[in-house]
Amino acid sequence: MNSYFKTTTLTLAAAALSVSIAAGAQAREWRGWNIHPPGYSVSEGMEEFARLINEKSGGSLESKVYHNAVLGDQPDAIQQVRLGGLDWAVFNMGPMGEVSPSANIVSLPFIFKSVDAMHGIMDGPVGERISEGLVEAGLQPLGWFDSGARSFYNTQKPINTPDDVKGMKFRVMSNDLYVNMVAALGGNATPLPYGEVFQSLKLGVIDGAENNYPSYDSSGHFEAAKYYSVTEHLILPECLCMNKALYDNLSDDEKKIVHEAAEASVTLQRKLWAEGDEKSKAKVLAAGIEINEIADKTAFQDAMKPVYEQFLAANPDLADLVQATLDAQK
Ligand code: GTR
Repeated sequence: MNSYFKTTTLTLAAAALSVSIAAGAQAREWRGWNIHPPGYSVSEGMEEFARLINEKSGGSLESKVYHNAVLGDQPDAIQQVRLGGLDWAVFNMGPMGEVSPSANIVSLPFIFKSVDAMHGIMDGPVGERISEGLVEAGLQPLGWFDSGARSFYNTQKPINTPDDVKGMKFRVMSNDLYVNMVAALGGNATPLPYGEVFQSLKLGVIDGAENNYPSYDSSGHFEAAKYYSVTEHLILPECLCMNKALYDNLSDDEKKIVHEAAEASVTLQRKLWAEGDEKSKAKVLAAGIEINEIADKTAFQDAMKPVYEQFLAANPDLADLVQATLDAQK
């Protein structure tokens, strides 16, 4: 080998090494937290986000989804994404109320008349204020996933009126508003991690919980609690979001990639959500679940008055936002 060739080869090898080190250093894996199992609409949406980030950046950004809450329970994961211990996630807006008071607007029972109304509100000025609150809490929202409407289910009997809830013990997500909500119906609420609900139902530690059809199905809760009563008391969006500092440090091109990936993943998730909602309902019905519709929910809605009053007394600065949410649906 002549010396020119040798030097050139060495130089090229060194250059290749430094490029790969640079690329390696840049492409720190972004860890995405997910509570759901693979195949769930949220999981598929997140996989799409990660795939597009990796593909569109040509590998200079790298992202991976960790399913089944293996990186921790939801309230902890929210803190982790705020602090940067985790990079991104899809969070239900329920437990987000604990880190950002304005996020709690969506957790006021029956505040949205329908999923469409919720979308309209989240895409408008109220959604903008909620996003700003999340940004202040260290979370950069990138899009809103669907999670339909939540209803109560239990191990004992159909719930038709608030009276039926009296004395029953329900698991709720981590948020005082939900404890107040169940108390206003005469029941007891206990916040528990999602992963502990099945066992708690089986052991009789709780009588019931509340969720949408796809989660009732995929968590197996339907096997433990066969009475599903369509109260639809909460219509909660879910937030595809990332650590704010991580987002702020991205270049404009990288931010563009992130937003395009988020948009595509939201479109996919909402489509899969609609399909999955139907499929899960059919599946639990076929499994022998008893579903009771509640034609007139007025008694449940009226019972929520003290929940609203308590919330507004504690958050007077959010009164205009609550009013704007209600007015926008008149
Ligand atoms: C699901 C939601 C999860 C989690 C869960 C729960 O519908 O998608 O993020 O919040 O409910 O009840 O804890």
